[in-house]
Amino acid sequence: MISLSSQLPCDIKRIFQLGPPNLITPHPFSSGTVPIQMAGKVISSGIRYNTLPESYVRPVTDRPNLSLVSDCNDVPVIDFGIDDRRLISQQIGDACRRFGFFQVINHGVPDEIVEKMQEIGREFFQLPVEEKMKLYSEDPSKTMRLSTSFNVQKEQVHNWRDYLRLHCYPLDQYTPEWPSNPSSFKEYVGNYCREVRELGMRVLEFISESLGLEKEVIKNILGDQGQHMAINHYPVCPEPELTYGLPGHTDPNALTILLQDALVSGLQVLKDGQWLAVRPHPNAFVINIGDQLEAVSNGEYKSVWHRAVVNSDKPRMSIASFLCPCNDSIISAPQELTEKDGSKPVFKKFTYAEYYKKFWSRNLDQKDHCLEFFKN
Ligand SMILES: O=C(O)CCC(=O)C(=O)O
Repeated sequence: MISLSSQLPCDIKRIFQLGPPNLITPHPFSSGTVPIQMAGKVISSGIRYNTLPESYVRPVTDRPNLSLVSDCNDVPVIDFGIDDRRLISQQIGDACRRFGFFQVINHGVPDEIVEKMQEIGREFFQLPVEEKMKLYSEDPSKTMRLSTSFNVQKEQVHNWRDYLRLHCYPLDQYTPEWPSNPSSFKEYVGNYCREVRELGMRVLEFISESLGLEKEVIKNILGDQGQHMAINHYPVCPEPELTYGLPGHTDPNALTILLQDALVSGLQVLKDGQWLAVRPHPNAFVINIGDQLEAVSNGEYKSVWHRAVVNSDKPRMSIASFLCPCNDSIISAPQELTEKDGSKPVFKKFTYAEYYKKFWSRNLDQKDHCLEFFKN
């Protein structure tokens, strides 16, 4: 039974107090026995909202303006199946300069592994809320946690997202702490992580070559890279115009490999001051440049601003894999780039650990960019 308490989070109070009785209905996936204080922490909780709780409502000046967003029709789609390294790295270079992201097809990750990853991600979010809440934490330093929004301890307005965040490298170290429900979780997610890491390493080699460097140079700067994953679940939202799944941000890591929901759109990127929708492309991954590659490329490649919007029809899932420099690797652009055409180092040298700490001490939607703190 859902038990009401005087300690209810305020948005839940609001709908109980102000709404007609049918504003909340038990969700089919909920067994209905979790205390509402806990259930109310996540939005995949079994509570159905007919209006958007106040703590998710963005100020009028900071809303997605969905009617003004057009489709990005010229997203670069790069075919990794062709036998021409020079062409691939040239296309990647163009995409990184013009967009900061691209999609890859014929990427070598077997379809079956991708499908099983998606299936298990969905199954996880369909578990009863009390099962999921065993993994809940608001502490960003935890290496495995279910959480919600972005940084609930810091932010003023929440985001319409729950997520399961996992550290994935080395696999032997982290899989023991991963969920064992659903029972195939560790196997399916482990297989996916291995394949995606391999793809990420190939992409980094191409990026290195696209900057005129030897293929190993960027990987060597980033060191023995960590790998994290966010399985993002965006439930149906009662008022998608008023909030975000994730507000505009850049990724703090080096490279992100995003598996979009094949059927439900939601990813948007900022290009020339305009938000553009990136529709899912069959069997493709979206690859985006993160803050560390912007620094390593001496600012030549931009870490792309992107956001996730939500909708009132269907839940959406996206699976982001993040390649992150080794904590103590020194992030700095190689001389070939800092001295190219009389340029100078744009950024100070810093360790990834310093950067990551700064990133998580802030809100995701703070207007001054985290990289600004590391500029010369
Ligand atoms: O859901 C998406 O499409 C974007 C996810 C994302 O930006 C993230 O996890 O950082």
